[in-house]
Amino acid sequence: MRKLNPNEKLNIHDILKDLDQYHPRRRGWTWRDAGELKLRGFTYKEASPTLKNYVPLPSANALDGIDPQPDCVVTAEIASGRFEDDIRRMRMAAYHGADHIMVIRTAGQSHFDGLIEGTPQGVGGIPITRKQLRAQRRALDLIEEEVGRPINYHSYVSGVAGPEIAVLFTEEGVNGAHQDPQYNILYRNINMVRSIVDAAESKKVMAYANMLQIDGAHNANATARDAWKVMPELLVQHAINSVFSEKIGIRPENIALSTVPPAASPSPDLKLNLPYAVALREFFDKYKMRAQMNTKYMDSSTREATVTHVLNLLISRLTSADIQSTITPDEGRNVPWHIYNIEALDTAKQALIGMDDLRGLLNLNQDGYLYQKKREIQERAILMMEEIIDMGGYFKAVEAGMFVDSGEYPERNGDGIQRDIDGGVGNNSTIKRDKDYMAPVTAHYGYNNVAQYDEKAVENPAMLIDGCTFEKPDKIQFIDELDDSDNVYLRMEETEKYRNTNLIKPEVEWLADGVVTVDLFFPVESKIAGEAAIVAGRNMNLKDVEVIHKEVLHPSEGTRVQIKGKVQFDIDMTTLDIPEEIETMSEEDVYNYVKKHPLKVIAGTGGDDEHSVGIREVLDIKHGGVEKYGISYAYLGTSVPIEKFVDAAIEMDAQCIMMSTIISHDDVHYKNMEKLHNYAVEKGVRDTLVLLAGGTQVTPEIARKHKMDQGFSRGTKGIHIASFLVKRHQEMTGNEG
Ligand code: Z97
Repeated sequence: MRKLNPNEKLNIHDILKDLDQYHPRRRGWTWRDAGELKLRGFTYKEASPTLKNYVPLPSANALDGIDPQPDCVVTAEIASGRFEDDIRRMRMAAYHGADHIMVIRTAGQSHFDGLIEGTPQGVGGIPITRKQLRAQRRALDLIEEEVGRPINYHSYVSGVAGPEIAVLFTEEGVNGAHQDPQYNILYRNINMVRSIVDAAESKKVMAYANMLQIDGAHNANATARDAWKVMPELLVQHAINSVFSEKIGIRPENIALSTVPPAASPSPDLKLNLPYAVALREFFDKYKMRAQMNTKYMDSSTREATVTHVLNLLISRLTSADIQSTITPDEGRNVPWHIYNIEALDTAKQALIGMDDLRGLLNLNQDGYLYQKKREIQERAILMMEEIIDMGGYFKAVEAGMFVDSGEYPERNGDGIQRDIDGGVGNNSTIKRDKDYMAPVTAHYGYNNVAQYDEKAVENPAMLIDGCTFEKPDKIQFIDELDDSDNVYLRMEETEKYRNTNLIKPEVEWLADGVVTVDLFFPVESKIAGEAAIVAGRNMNLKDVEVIHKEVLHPSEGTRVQIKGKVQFDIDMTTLDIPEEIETMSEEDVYNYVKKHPLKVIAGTGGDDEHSVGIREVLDIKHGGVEKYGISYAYLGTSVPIEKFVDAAIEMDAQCIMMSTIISHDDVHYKNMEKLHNYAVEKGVRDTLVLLAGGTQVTPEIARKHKMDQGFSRGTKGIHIASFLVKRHQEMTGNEG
């Protein structure tokens, strides 16, 4: 397939073409190339190199668009239910710094006792299937080349089909996965014996494929009534899964703990979360930390969720997380939308880079509260582990409801999740391997009895069949679609009229879904405001209007409401009047040129025009006007007679005239432009003067037709004018940079 071009859309049809022939380029997890980075005179200590193609933070506008990347891997969790639309989001995410794409899977896949095929639409996530994985990995192979950094692809090896999924992931080049039998047992009520046996097989396969493994302890945070009370238990859960994994052969650097700061403001966030994070790092220093954000207290306020995220990022920086997850700020109310995935990535990038080398600047107190609290959490964890051993082990502890109890260990409230050894999904489904059991496959756990066929096969059982699918991908059976009423081809057919045509529609997650949000304020109490907002949405011709957020500003003075709804129109791009883009130079180049070749501008509003706000914005240093770049100006005021501009330029030896003209009645603005030009010609200075006209009704192209060097319209900033002036001056004088 052709390499991606940043100026062209990724073609989903191309991704799906000949997919049965496609195999991933590599296996295994990749960390960032982390260390010191020097960029635009700054030195970063916890950074990784800039990407080949990227979108920098908005604030980088003032810093030549630099985009330093933090040292840790950054995750985007993507899951709209349609994998074909998620692919476009993955590309956007990669441009904003994601190099770990987690695909959340459709609700309830844990209970599927086998693999799903085809590409059905999911609910709250994607049905994980071979075709879906292969298409997304293929797209990511192209995207990683485009941004110049490997992208780790990730999903879940949990549920009753765990081992089958681990094999599928290895075949399809998935680089990381959640695998934790405790997740099955506690949250999906899958039989515990089955879960542990499946985990052994799954982990063996993951070890072979060099996959990164993330555990499932974060789920206790989300489930527990008071999440900070399960801190000691979380240490126990991490220990059980990590040691299990290591014993099966996963390398410690591929074992990641899923850590979540358990508390969120208005609880004293740092006083709870920091000692917990320090306790974890100290106990599990040979493993990696995947820092996820706290979602437990997340409501529908994107502002509040973002602040929680930033406080969590502070903990990540203080305790050096290896992977930073970015839960989207809209997670509390939607399955995340494109814009919020990207917002979350930018939040992480901005905060992590802003807090570069925090540990070099500050020392954590080694005594006092932080030390004592950390030690207390660790002691409680050890006591809990000892009690579990005394009880007779893990199964007994689960039967006794030791996990996710609302009391802080050793306090017990008797409300923990309790499971029976003979209960749950898949009970009685494990059987002891027969004496003559034999499986000629790679990375198989436990007794395999292959020596009877060939001594050499002990280390490599798949040699008996000339390699299994891990060595011989051509042996993989690829099933395209099984359901002819629910598949990607049908979905794409429905939206084909928006794919690479002239038509567009607003979108939040699926191509042309038409969804928009509207922010409203009503000067009434909350109950009334919500209903009023729905009526407002309907009157705006939105369909399916729903309130997605409400915030009381005062019990009687007013309420803020956010609604979503669907627009009922398409926009034909060929009918749009698109303003011309003016290329700008870097601020530094402009500044350096003006330093060498001083430039002076004569400015004012022309003719009978009294509107002076716009011109001041592009002149004054305060608003980033041309003055910022060392260009001096003489402001003649408003309603300046046209001749006076030229006379003043001659008198003051200026190089440029900036005439502002807002009034457009009877095309007076264009008439004045010609007048300005003619007078400059008459005075014999046109060849040495740059003439510029600007205003909300000015079209650059028409301004040029009316003899201006350039016209500037709405949205013009000082840098646009300064860049143009410098370039034009260079052309006129033959000066070099
Ligand atoms: C995350 N934000 O970081 P199913 N296995 C484990 C899990 O944690 C999950 C599943 C399987 C979260 C994502 C919560 N986690 C959401 C260890 C889900 C999901 O829904 O049971 O089929 O699989 O992962």
